[in-house]
Amino acid sequence: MKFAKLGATALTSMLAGMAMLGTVSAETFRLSHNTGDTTTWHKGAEKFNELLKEATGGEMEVRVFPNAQLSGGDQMKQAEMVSRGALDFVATSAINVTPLVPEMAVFSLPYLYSSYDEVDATTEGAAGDRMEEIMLEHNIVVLAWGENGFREVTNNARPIKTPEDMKGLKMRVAGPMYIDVMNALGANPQQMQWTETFTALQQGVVDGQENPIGAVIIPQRVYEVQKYLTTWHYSYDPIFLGVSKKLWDSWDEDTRAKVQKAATEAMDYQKQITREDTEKGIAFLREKGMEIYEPSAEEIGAFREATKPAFDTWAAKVGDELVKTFQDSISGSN
Ligand code: X2X
Repeated sequence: MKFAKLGATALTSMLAGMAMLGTVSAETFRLSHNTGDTTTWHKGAEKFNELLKEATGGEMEVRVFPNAQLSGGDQMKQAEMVSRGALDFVATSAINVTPLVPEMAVFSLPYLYSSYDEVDATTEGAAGDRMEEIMLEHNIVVLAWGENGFREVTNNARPIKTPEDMKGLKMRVAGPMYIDVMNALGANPQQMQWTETFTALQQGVVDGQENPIGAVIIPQRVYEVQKYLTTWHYSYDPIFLGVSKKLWDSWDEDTRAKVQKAATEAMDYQKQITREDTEKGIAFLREKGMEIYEPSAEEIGAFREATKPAFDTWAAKVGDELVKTFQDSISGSN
C-alpha cells in the first residue's frame, strides 16, 4: 500500500479502521535459530509465526532470524540470551543448550534411542516433562519439541563401516559431548559453529561432520562438499521452541494459550516434514553422488560399544536419575 498516494483524510480514516480491527497494535517478537533459511528448523519457525498471527488476528507476530545472527553467530549463546530475556524466542537443538543446561545432553547420549517411537515416548512423556522443568529453572519455557533428528556421519576420506574407520579423521562437531564421543572413536574432533562448517569442509580444514539428513544435510547442501555418509544413527538431537520466562510471565492466560497452541502445531509440522525429508533423503543423496553406507544391526552394535565410554561420562554428568527417567520412558514404548 502506498501511503504517499493517499490523502491525509483517507489515511486517517484508514488507520482508525485498522485500529478497530486491532491490527495497529501488532507486536513483533524476535525468534533466533542457528541453521540456514532452507532448513526444516526455519520452516517450523515460519509456521509458528503464521499460526500465531492467525490466532491473534495479527496482534502478535514473529520475525525469524536464521544463522544465529542475533547472538553474533554463536549458536550456543542463544539459549543463554533467552534465559535472561535478551531474546524472545529460540528454536535450537538440545546440544546447543548444554553449556547452560548440561542435562540437555541426555537426549543425545550415544545410542540412547533406536527408533522414533522411543524418541516420541520421551518427548511426549515424563522424560520430556522433567526436561521442561529443568529448562524452566533456567528461565526458558519449552513450548514444544521438534526434531533435528538422528545424526549421521559424513566425510571425504573413506566409507565408515567400523569404529576403526573413524581413526584419525578430523571431525567438525557442534558441542562438548560430541568431542568426547569422537575421542572415544579415535577421531580428531574440532568444535566449530555450524555456519562456518560448509566452508571448512569445502576447504578441507576438516574431513567430516555429523548432522541429520532431513533437517540439515539436504537443505544445507552438505552433499556438495562430502562424499561418504554412514547411517549409524549414533545420536538423536531434538529441537525445541522456547520463549523467555520473562516474556511468558508478562502474558495473560488467553495469550499464553494462543502462543502454546501455535507452538505445538508448528513443531508437529516441523517434525513431520523432517521425518518425511529424512525418509526420502537417502535416495536423493545417492542421486547427488554421495556414497551411502547403511550398517547392519551388528555393525551398529560395534559403534555402540566403541562410544560407551562417552555415554558413561555424560550419563554421570547429566545424572543417573535423569538417564533412568529417559530409559524408563523408552522401555515403556517397546
Ligand atoms: O551445529 C549443528 O551441527 C546443528 C545445526 O545440528 C546444531 O545446531 C546442533
